[in-house]
Amino acid sequence: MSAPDTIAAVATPPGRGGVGVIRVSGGRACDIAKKVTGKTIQAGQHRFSDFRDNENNLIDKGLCLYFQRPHSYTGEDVVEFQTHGSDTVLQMLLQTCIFFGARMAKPGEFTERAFLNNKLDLVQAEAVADLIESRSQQAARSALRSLEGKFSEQVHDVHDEIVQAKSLVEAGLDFPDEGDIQIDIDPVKHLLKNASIKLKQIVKHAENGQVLNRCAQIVIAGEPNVGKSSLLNRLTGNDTAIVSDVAGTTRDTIKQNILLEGIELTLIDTAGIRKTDDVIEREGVRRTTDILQKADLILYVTDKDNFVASESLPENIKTITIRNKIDIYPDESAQDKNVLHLSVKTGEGFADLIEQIKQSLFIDHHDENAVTVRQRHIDALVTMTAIIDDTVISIESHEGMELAGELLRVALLNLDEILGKVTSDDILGEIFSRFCVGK
Ligand SMILES: Nc1nc2c(ncn2[C@@H]2O[C@H](COP(=O)(O)OP(=O)(O)OP(=O)(O)O)[C@@H](O)[C@H]2O)c(=O)[nH]1
Ligand SMILES: [Mg+2]
Repeated sequence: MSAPDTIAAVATPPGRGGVGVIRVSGGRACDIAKKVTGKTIQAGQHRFSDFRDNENNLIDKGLCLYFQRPHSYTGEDVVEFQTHGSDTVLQMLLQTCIFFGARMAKPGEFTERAFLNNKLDLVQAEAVADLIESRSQQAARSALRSLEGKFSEQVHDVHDEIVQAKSLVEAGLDFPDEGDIQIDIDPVKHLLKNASIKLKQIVKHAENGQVLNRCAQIVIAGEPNVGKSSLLNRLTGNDTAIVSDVAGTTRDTIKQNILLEGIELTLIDTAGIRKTDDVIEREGVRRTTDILQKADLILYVTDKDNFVASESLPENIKTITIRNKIDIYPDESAQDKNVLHLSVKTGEGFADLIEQIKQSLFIDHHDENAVTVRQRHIDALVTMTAIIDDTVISIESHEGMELAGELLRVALLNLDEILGKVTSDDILGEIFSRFCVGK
């Protein structure tokens, strides 16, 4: 196989800043550094130097760092140029690196090389993207746990147990003619039951991590004039939406992100649901109906006049029903435990609302083991758990050692796929194309 070519990209975000970084990776990185700086640079060294183009014009002065393979992010020789954070300077320097033999890196190509050089497994590589994109501290921590290999470690651990169980099963199958050789099924069962428990725990931590990263959508819906926009404004702490006593004030969906206990959520205010001849309002109601289907949580707002007529809500989505305006409509009716009584105006009942939102959305928002993984990982783990449980049943029924062996083989394939040991080029391409250039 021919050695991969040398790639280069601006590693810092576009725009002006204190520092800009060009990253170069591959066999020619050192040579390019020498041509740009006019100096030889040693491994692990950083040198302050002139950066010059191929016609010897000064582009900028800055630091040049050299990470010798395999002790670099990609596992190849990597050189980084730190310049002043100007797009123009960075583009001139990048063009120079290309002139001296690099080519433009594709999105995620540095991380892809790190993966191909076994610096990271696939879960860790994807965690890099999640860490870059994380918009809350908890999401960043969860991505970092994956990047540090916590999820991969747990998957490896289960992998080892299944390998052991499989070899015990296969040892029995190797002596089919010796009828008196019995497989001791207890250790196999023990290993598999353990694996199943661990898998369920991994799925739980992964689901918790997902909540942190997904930016759950909370849709505020209800009939006109019940106080939906007022509720949005109170939750966001500013006057995002127009509030008035005219029914049908909000005609569009209004989105705003908030941080709740360090977790980012999207709040969406909607047009009040009612039958109307107004074309614009009707479009608003149609949008409300659409967005309700995609909600992670619905805050269904009512007041005394519009008390719980929720037939237009999707049934399968968690909903908190709120009876607003208790400051003017004191609660003369018996308190319905399923309805949260609130006054957006006075703030009464807000602490309860926040608590209910947290409970409804965050499976366990203090999970110190939450890890960030993709839905396909969770799906694969859930499938695996079912396979392992089926294997235990087939072993207990004493009928299917061959079947058990086959099931375990499939389970291991699933695990390998999660860790990226067997992954098609298409999937890899898809994964890394979602990264930014320079990472
Ligand atoms: N007294 C009282 N008035 C409230 C409360 N919440 C909202 N209001 C008033 O109710 C009226 C309607 O409020 P909005 O927030 O515009 O209601 P909405 O549900 O967004 O209405 P549409 O956009 O028309 O669907 C406004 O006059 C608010 O000031 C509350 O808790 N108490
Ligand atoms: Mg409104």
